[in-house]
Amino acid sequence: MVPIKVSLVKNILHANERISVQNKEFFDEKRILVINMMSAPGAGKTTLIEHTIKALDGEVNIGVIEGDIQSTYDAEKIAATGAQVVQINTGGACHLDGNMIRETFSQLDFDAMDLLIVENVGNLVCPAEFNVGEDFKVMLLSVPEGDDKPMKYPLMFHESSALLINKIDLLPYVTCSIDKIRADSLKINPNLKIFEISGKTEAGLDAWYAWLKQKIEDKK
Ligand SMILES: Nc1nc2c(ncn2[C@@H]2O[C@H](COP(=O)(O)OP(=O)(O)O)[C@@H](O)[C@H]2O)c(=O)[nH]1
Ligand SMILES: [Mg+2]
Ligand SMILES: [Zn+2]
Repeated sequence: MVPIKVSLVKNILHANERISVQNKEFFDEKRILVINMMSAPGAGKTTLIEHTIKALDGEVNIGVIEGDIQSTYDAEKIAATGAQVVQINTGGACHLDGNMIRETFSQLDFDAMDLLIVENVGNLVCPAEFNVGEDFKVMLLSVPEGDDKPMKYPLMFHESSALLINKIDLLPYVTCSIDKIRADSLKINPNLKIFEISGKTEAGLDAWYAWLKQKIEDKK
């Protein structure tokens, strides 16, 4: 007898894709640029989002969806900036999916929104496999994580449109070659836009803001 093979992972991805396409249509209709921000835990996503909200205040209306396995710490930090925010607790799941994003539709006011930033669960692996309805995936890699990460976790580098190399203020204290990160990332994804930034000193952030503003403009 020929065994029947059930491809569970494939089915899950297909189901997610259907919902994510619907989410994308919803955001396109409202002309909201959606960024899916991914990284390992602690690379600096929330800090970067806080800076971005403050820097673009008065120019760009930003909403945030915070994804975490548990807790509302990040959402509280974002709420303190005055931006609209919803916390998704995945209750164990290590990535966000399209359905979770759809659940927030009744809780956010999208009418005045120009940019929606989705902070994914901290994880360098499966968030890259699940679209949520975004225009772009962007990822952070902080220099203490080491310069071998592009070759160890290539999918996220492959799927991202922009790579923010964060915590460059720590370069004097860690063994990490920015040149190697750049070279290996571009081997995986020649179109990757790379920024070198620090969420502590705010070095390099102007280039990130300019990139983001251009993408928002393009979506209008
Ligand atoms: N030295 C340094 N620390 C940073 C930088 N960006 C963020 N951090 C710190 O790194 C920790 C994790 O940052 P967070 O934004 O919460 O990371 P997330 O888990 O990716 O959201 C916090 O203690 C931040 O203050 C940076 O550029 N340089
Ligand atoms: Mg965070
Ligand atoms: Zn996962």
